[in-house]
Amino acid sequence: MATKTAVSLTTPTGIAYQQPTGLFINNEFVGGSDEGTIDVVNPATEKKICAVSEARENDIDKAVAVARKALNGPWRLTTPAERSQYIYKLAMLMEESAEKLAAVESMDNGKPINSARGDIGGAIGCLRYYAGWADKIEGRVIDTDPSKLNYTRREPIGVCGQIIPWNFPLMMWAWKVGPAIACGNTVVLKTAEITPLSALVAAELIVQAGFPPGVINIVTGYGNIAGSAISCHMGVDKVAFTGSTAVGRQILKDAASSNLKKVTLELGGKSPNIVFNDADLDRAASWVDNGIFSNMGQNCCAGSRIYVQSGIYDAFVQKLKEKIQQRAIGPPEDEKTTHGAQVSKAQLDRILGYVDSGKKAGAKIEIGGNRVNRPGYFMEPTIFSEISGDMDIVNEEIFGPVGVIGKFETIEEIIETANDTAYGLASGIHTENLKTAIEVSNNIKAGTVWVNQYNGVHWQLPFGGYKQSGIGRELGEEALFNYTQTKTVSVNLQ
Ligand code: TXE
Repeated sequence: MATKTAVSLTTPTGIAYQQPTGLFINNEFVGGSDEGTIDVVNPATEKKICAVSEARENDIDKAVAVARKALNGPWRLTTPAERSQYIYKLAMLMEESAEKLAAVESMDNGKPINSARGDIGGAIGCLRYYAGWADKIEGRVIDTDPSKLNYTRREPIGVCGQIIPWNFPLMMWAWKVGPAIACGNTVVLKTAEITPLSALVAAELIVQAGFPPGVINIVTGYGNIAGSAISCHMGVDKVAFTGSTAVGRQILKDAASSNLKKVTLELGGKSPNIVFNDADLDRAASWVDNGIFSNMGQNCCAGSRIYVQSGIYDAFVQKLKEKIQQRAIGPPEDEKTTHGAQVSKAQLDRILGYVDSGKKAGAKIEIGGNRVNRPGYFMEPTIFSEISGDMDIVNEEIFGPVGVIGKFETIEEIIETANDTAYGLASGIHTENLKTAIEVSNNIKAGTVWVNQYNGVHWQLPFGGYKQSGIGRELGEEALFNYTQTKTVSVNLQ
């Protein structure tokens, strides 16, 4: 009997739909070769939603083989303008299914339905942006002497393995697939094992958009099996990864010890969010609240280290607490909810472990600190004060709604404190003084600096990490350089 590759589900918002559950290989949903499955749980209810196929090494081999066949076959013959049209069509189909995709994302991940709608909009915008790039990828003519014609071609890298996390499942899907496909590569993308559902719904749209079989393959599976099979694969030319720094390190090793595939990494962070005496207190408190608690703190650029200049410290803490108290914790499907569930029990336990460690280290809980007393993996927005630089809660990525707040006096001091981290993904500065904003921006070692705002990620703007927060840049034109390689052709005209 063939493995079932779809189930009938109804989202908590009341949308009945067919959820694909198979591996999407060569434009078809198929069962895993070992018929293993992974249970998918709704983190807001702790109840099983369905089970999806588990990809093993064999399945990754199959997906890589069809991706290679497509690369050397129909996809190679596709014009840039046709590639652009496929991506536009995919974006249009996603837009038509946006409400369903948002509801599925919210059910699978635990995020409020309104945040999920924002994510789906972000995924669509990102795809449209890269659809626009597909026919604008150009080489150069370089004069060296009159008897030579030298030019560069920007060619696709080949079969791209892409491994994504669970915090923004469909948005990460679009960040990875969009630029890779625009540049003429083919893709084997692995979802996070705990949030596979929206990626599979979107996979159905790949067929409807008319992509040739094998161009985009979507697999669900565990990191140490399917993920590792991708990063170690001799037939994968490039791997793009978003996730923990520990796994990023492993992926670099896998690439080095297999075929030296190209690697881009988008990893963790412990980003500083700095408020100066002259900041607009109310607005700064809103951005700081958004910076750490958006997506329940499960955000690689979360502004998790909050530093406030001494002149406004007490007033700011008070204001921030008022903002936090306005957060509506509740069922993700409720339109009024602004704070949903953490993604899994494992993540909730990890967060509670950090809260415990903060208390033991002597930090003071200003607000929150507890699991919410209701079914589901809900955690109170939490702020620690009275911190010191040697505490784990100050140095390690908690990836939950737990921020630390400290006081500073001078610009020199805060630049040093802000940079006193192994990470360098993002940062925020709140001041009305342009000179302060520019001086601090220029001196912070981070891939993004937000001034008088936070979390302003946009598909047109390059995004990625300094130091141990990553290698390479996603989004914007820069992402295209991760998905093309330059060939120099030099013709002797004599
Ligand atoms: O991440 P993993 P986890 C950080 C965050 C979080 C911590 C742990 O601090 O608390 O990581 O989360 C796949 N070879 N971030 O355990 O394991 C895995 O299947 C290849 C930050 O969920 O890094 C999933 O698809 N792949 C982050 C993806 O890697 C492997 C987002 C991410 O999972 C693999 C998520 C392996 N050996 C977590 N092991 C961000 N930067 O946004 C796992 N994977």
